[in-house]
Amino acid sequence: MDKSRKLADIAQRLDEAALHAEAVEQLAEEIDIADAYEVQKLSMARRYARGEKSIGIKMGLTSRAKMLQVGVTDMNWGRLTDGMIVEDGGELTFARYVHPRAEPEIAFRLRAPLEGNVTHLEAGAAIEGVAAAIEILDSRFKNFKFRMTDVIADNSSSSGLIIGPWHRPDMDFSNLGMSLEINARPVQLGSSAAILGHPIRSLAAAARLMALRGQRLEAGDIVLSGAITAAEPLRPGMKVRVRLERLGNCDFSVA
Ligand code: OOG
Ligand code: MG
Repeated sequence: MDKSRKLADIAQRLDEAALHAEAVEQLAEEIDIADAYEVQKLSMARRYARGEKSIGIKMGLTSRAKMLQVGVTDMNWGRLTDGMIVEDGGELTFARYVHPRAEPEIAFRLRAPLEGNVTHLEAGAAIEGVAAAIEILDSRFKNFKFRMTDVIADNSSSSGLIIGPWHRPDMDFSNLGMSLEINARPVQLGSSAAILGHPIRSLAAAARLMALRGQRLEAGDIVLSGAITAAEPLRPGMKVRVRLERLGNCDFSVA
């Protein structure tokens, strides 16, 4: 089988796994990082063709806690669409996922494009809004097990996001206290400093890593920073809330 056919095949397999909430085996194919991003692009193109719109990207593996949880130690990124948005205070339908997890993040909204090697000052200047956020992960691989190339091909496990009220970025968000609560009980505590020492580094890394694949961030794009702590598995009936110092709360429940 030629390579482009092989990558399109994997993309279809992963897209259908997400669409039908049915886990698949880890990739048996040996592919490199560039191929894995190509699979991600092809698989997400299938979603755009069904009417979903791009809203930005999510960063993955930007904290030590996350690297330890999934055993992958290099940053990666995935694409976010409007179909992934769960309203703040809203409900997530458990049956639409394989084995969903929730994790605490920070969201940025951009006022200007950001491309390539940017300084932290340039990254900061491109931010229009900052907010507390929750990412919903749902690996399409059985047992949530993957290698770096698998998870990139699988859109970095991305499957949902909840964003709290937007704030102007005129504050120091380098070390904000955070708690993740399930049914009003704190289950994870941390600080925004867990994200590469300062969440802005994640935004700069996003621009840099995307440029390697010929992509850039656009004005209006949302960027998820990567999680502050490990993710928590979801069960029906749970109410999940993230509280971030100065940025406030966001929450959802699992139906
Ligand atoms: C991979 C995605 C990692 C993060 O915030 O670090 C990620 C996974 O854990 O399934 O989204
Ligand atoms: Mg995440």
